[in-house]
Amino acid sequence: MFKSKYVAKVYEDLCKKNEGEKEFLQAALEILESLEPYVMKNPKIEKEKILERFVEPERFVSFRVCWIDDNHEIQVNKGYRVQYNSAIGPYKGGLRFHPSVNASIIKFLGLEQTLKNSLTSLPMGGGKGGSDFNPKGKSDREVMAFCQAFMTELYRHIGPNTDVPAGDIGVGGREVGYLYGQYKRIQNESTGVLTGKGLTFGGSLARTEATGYGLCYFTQEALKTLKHTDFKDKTVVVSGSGNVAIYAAQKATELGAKVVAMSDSNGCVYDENGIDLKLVKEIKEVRRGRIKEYLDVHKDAKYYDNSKQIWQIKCDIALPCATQNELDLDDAKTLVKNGVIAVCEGANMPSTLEAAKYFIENKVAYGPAKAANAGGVATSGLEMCQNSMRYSWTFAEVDAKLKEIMVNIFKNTYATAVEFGNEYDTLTGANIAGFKKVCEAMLAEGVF
Ligand code: NDP
Ligand code: 2IT
Repeated sequence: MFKSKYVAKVYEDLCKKNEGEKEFLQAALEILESLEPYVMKNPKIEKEKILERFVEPERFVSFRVCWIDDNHEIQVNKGYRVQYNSAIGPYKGGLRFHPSVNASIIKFLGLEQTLKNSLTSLPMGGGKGGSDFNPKGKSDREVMAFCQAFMTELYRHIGPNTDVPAGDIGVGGREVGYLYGQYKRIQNESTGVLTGKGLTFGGSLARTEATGYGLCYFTQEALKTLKHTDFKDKTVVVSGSGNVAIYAAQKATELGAKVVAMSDSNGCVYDENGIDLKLVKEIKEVRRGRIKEYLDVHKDAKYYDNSKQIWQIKCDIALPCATQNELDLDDAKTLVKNGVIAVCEGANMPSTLEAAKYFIENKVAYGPAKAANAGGVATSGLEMCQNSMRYSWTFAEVDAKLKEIMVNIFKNTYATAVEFGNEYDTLTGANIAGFKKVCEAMLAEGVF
């Protein structure tokens, strides 16, 4: 599987040290495989043990979070923060609240984030955190109690120049507000330590929309370069119906496409007339309900009791925006058989490695997560910038910067893919382009 003995050994040692951490080892394998040609050209990487240092997080904290639910019962959850790599800037990355969260998931996300943040061209290192707390079905008071308890430990590890968390699955505006409030109370300072804040207390316009919009700006550029076309009149499926999915569907629609399907962890909805996004927003953002409720209004739409069914729907463009490993090799084969021309990832590692390779082999315009969904963290970087300046840009200003960043990420990824021999291999392109900067900074900063 590896051509370089050095890279093979790094991966083998990593497997031994992190036994059973499936998602982490999957992300590491994908990255190490695609870095190989670059590593073989640059002997300094082996000599200075850069890969060994790069795959090992600088710091990993795991902590207890105790809080009291509405029945006056004490609840105990696990909390995590990985501070993966600070070579190019303060640790930066989201917090995920989901029952599936464990060390493997946090580490895979942190490793991905390090390369993603490098690709944005902004000075941000990689970090990630979260908890196995499940916000679903909890009252606002319970969510607040949990967030306050979580921050009561996390605050000592973060800071505006140290580590800047944000949202991810299960952490949106409500949670960021509670987390920020607690940080401010403890530290007695109004530094913008989290991003994705509300607009009345330092949040950036367009941060809510940024990941989904950015994904479409990236996809648009990929369609133009690799397929000489655009979103106009294309049929699109978007998995998930959370923050990333909703704004991806919105921008794709604005750019002239018809979004025909969306999903959640219970199932998916197919509406051949085009998804009624206003209704999806009402169900998901206001009611915090299930995608199935879509059929209460649109009785002619179809509901499938299985979220994976979404990949069976014929489409030109697929935007996986739910979660890791939601799209496997069989799904990739179905999409290709049905004529898909672009698959760009809003979620983190939604395609298995086999699925991603299948897209590349079949000349699909494939947008790997760390490049295609970097618009969220890039706009978080713009929020940090506005907070430092004590200033705020208009929606149009932030959106224009976001677009420029996404176009440049595509160009950088594509140019690197071409340099390493295959214009469709954006996986290699994104990994090498992101790694180059981190690697140079690590070499320059000396051993630590
Ligand atoms: P949300 O919590 O807003 O939404 C998550 C969505 O994915 C929900 O519709 C959820 O359904 C669905 N989902 C979760 N798990 C599964 C599953 N196992 N099968 C099917 N659907 C599932 O999160 P976001 O939209 O913020 O995040 C979505 C993805 O995008 C994640 O991979 C995240 O890491 C990534 N991302 C997010 C960024 C951001 O700025 N928010 C930036 C870059 C990437 P249900 O309600 O049923 O759980
Ligand atoms: O995966 C991601 O890039 C995010 N969840 C956003 C991170 C951030 O710091 O805005």
